[in-house]
Amino acid sequence: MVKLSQLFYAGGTVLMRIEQSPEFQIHLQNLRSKEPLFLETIYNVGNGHFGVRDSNPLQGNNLDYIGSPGLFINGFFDYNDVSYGEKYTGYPENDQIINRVFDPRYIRIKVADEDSAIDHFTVDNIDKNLDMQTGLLHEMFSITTPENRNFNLVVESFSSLSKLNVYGIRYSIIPTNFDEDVEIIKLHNYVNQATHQQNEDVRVSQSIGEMQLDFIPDNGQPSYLITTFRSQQGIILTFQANENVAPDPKIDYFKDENNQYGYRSKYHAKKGSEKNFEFLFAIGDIHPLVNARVYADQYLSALDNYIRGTSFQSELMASAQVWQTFWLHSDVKIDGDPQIQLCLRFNLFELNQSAGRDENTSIPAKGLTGNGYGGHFFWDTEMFMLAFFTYTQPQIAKKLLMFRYHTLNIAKQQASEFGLPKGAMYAWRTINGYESSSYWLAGMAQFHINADIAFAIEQYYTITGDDDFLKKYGFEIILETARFWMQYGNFTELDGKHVFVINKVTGPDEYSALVDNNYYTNVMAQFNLRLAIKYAEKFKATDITSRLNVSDKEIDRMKQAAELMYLPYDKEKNVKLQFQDFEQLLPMHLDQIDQSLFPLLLHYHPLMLYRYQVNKQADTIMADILFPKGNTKEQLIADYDFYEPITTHDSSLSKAMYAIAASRAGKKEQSYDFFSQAVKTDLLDLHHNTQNGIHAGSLGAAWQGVVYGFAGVVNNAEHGAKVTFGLEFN
Ligand code: IFM
Repeated sequence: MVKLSQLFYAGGTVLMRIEQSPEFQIHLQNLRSKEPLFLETIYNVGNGHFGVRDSNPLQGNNLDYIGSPGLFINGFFDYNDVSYGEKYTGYPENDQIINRVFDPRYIRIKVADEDSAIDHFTVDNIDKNLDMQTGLLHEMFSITTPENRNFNLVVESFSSLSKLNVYGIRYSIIPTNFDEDVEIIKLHNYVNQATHQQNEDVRVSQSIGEMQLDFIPDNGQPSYLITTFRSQQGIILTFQANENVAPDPKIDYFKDENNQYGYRSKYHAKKGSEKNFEFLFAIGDIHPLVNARVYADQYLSALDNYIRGTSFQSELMASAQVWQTFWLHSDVKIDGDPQIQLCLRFNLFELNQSAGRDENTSIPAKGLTGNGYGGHFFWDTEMFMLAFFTYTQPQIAKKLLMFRYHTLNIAKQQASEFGLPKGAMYAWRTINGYESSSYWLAGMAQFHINADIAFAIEQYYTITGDDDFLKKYGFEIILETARFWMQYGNFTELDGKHVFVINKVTGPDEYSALVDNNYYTNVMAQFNLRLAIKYAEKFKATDITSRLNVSDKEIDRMKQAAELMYLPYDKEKNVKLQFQDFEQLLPMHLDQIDQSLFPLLLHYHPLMLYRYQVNKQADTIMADILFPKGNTKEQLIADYDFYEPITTHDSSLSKAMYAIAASRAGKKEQSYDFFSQAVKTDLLDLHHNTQNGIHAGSLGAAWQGVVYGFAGVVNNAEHGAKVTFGLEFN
C-alpha cells in the first residue's frame, strides 16, 4: 500500500532506499484498541514545533463527528481565567492552555448533491500504517454517503523533520460504485474547533483558549494570521496546492463571498479512477501579536520559501532522511520480544516528535498530541526525557535546557514576588515560564523542580563536556536554584542536632502534599547546593562569579546547608523516610481496594489520600536511583520493599523507575514486569487515557529503564563525566 517506489526514486535516480521493516511499522491491524480517539493520538505526526492528531479527515467544525482533532503548536497558548473560591496572594491569575489550531487534515468533499460538510458521511478505517523509519502516515478510509455512494480516500501525511515549519498531506479519491461529479474543497476558515469530546478526567484541560483567524488577502494561496486574545501571540500559516503533480483535475485557488480563501477542484469522477491532490502547509513560528501584525508579509514570504517550488514527495524524502539519521543514533534493539521492541521504538519516535527545538519551548507532558495537562512543561522533561536526548541528540538537549535559561528571569521574579529576596523559583507547570498551577498543593509546592533542572544541567555537562554552555548559562541556573534552597529552607535544631530543613514542600508523590523534609527534595537540594559550590570554586575569581555576585560567605553558607541537610531515616527499619512524619500516617492496604477505584485520584478527595501511607509514584526510590553512590544494595532493597507495596503507580512515570530499582536490587522478574508495563503505556493504552495524548515522560522513563536498568549504565552527575557499566555498591 505504501508507495515506496514513489517515495525513494525521483526522476529515475535512486535518492534513498529504505527497506520497509515491519519492526518500524505501527499497523492498525496490530493494535489492540481501534477506538477512534486512541487512534487519533497514536497516529499523530509531529516534529517538536507542531503535532497533528490523526482525525477523521471529514470531521470539520461540526459536532456530528466525534473526535478531538487539531494542530497543536508548541508554545502557542492562550490564557484562561482560573476561578478560585478564595483567591490568596500569589495564586496564578490565569491558566495557560495550548491552543487547538485548525485541523490541516480536514477536507470537504461533495459527491453529486451530497456534501460532507452538511450530510453525515460514514467514514470507516480500512487501513492505517505509521512508518517510523520515514515518519509517513499512510491511511485508507472507506467513505459512504447517506445515498450509499462509496469511495476510498487514501491520505498520506507527515510533519517534516528537515523543515520544522512544514506539514504535507496528500489525498487520493477512488470512487468504488459511482460515476458522478465530485468536488473537493480545502478551506480552513475557523479556529476554536468544536469537539464532541466529553471528558471528566481532571487531568484533561477543560478550558480552551480564544483565537482569532484572519485571512491575509490576495496572497496567491490561502494564508492566515492567527492570534490569541489574551496571551497576545500571533502566528502566520499558509498552504499551497501542488498543481504540477496533479494537473488533472485542475485545482483552483478561490476567494468566496465571505472573502475566505481556499482551493477547490471539480471534476467528473469515474468508478475505479484515482485522483490525487497534495498540499504543503507552512506553519510559522510564534511572535508577539504586534509583530505578527506588523511584519505579517515578511513572515509570510519566509514561510512561502519553505513550500514554493517543491513537492510533497521531495519534502517527505528530505524529512525521511532525518528520521534515518535519528534511528542510526537512537535505536535500541531488543531481542526476543517483538512487542516490546515495537513499543520501545514507538516511544523513541514519539519523544523525537515532541521535543521543542527552538529554545523557547520544551516537551509538553502529552507531547504535541493533545491539550491534556494544558500542553504544559513539567519536571518530566528534565528527569524523564532529557537523558535520552543528551545521549543521542545533545543539540536538542541543549535547546531544552536553554528554555530554562530563557525563563530564568521569570523564575527569579516569581521567587521575589513570593517573598524570597534571592534565587529562582521555577514554575511547576508552565508554557511561558510563569506558574500555571492553580492547585498549588500538588503543583507549585513541588519545588524539587528547581533541583531537577540543576541535576539535568549537570548530567548534560558531564556527558557532553559543553563548557561553553556551563559558563554562559548552566552555572547561572545552578546558582540561582541553589540560592532558592537557601531562602526556602532554614537551619534549626531537630532531634538534638543542628540541621538544615526544607519544610512545606510536595515531593514527586502526589498522594501526599505539603510535607516537611521530603527525602527526595532534600537530597536533590543538597546536590543542587553542592553543584553550586563546585562550580563557584571552579569559576572563582573569574568574571563569571563576579557577574553573578557570588561571595565566599554565600558559598560557605551553602556548604553548611548541604552538610547539615536533614534526611529523614528510620533507624529501626533501616529505610529512608519519604518525609519527616511519614510513619505517622495511616497504613493503606492497596490489595483490599477494588480495582475499579484506581487511579485513586479519580475516586477520592485528595485530603483523604494525604492521610495515608500511599504513593502515587516513585518518590524516595528515585533518590536511590539517582544517587547510588554511598548507597548499599541492602539499603536499596529495604527501601524498595518498604515503598513498592504502597505504590499504586497511578502516575505513568512510576513503573519505569521501579524497573530500574528492581533491576539494581537483583529482583529481575519484577524489574522486567515493571519495565514491560512501562514501555507499553501508550501503544497498549495501559492507563486507558492515551486518547487524551501520549504520556511523554513515561516514554522517556521506559528508555531509562533499558539503559539505566538492564544495560546497567550508571550515569549521573554524582559519578562525574564517565558513563560506567554495572553498579558497584559500597
Ligand atoms: O509531572 C507529572 C507528575 O509527576 C505526576 N502527575 C502528572 C505530571 C505530568 O506528567
